[in-house]
Amino acid sequence: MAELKLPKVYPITDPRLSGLSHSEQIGSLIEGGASLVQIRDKYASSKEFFEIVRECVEIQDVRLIVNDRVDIAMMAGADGVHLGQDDLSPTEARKLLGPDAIIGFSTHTIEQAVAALELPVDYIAFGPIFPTTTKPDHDAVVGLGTLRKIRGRIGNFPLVGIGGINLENLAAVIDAGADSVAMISALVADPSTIVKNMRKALRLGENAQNR
Ligand code: TZP
Ligand code: MG
Repeated sequence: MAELKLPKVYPITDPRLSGLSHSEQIGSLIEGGASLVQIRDKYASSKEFFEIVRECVEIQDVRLIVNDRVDIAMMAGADGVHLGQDDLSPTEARKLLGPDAIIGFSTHTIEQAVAALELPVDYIAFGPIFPTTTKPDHDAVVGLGTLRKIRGRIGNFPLVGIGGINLENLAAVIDAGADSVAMISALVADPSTIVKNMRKALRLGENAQNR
């Protein structure tokens, strides 16, 4: 497990929000400078999601992380998987995916974030930092103060902020200690501005003061 260097912006696809297919969103995100994208679909059947991921792994010049589904990531040959607290555990996922896969893990409390350091994960995501309507069943909003505390507890471990992050607040999330900001609605909700928003987010992220 080599140390993962995260890009400042970590876009996640959402076909319902954007009205575009996953591959169309990924194409625009890459045009805007994305080098790592998570493919997330809470509505597709297993069969559909597998076909979608299989199509998207053919896209060049981007690392593709599959939300939730270790089986689909493995079968489709994706670069990694992003797991929630109730998904297959990172330990089991690592056994299946091997040492080179990227495994990300969602955390929602300081305790979960610190405990994740003992797991075979490449990065942790922490959130929701701000309120969001994109994930209706999300955990309690954690805020920038808790993010900053987590950074104080985890050394240089790769940390992604998620939830309600937009072009106005992303620099503050990086200032508070995130290496990267995961964004859905602020990047892909309007299909006509994905490229422009991705470019702008990366510029803001790269200029932000990291700790
Ligand atoms: N996990 C915690 S908040 C969230 C997920 C998947 C949704 C983030 O979406 P948005 O639109 O960037 O707030
Ligand atoms: Mg999940």
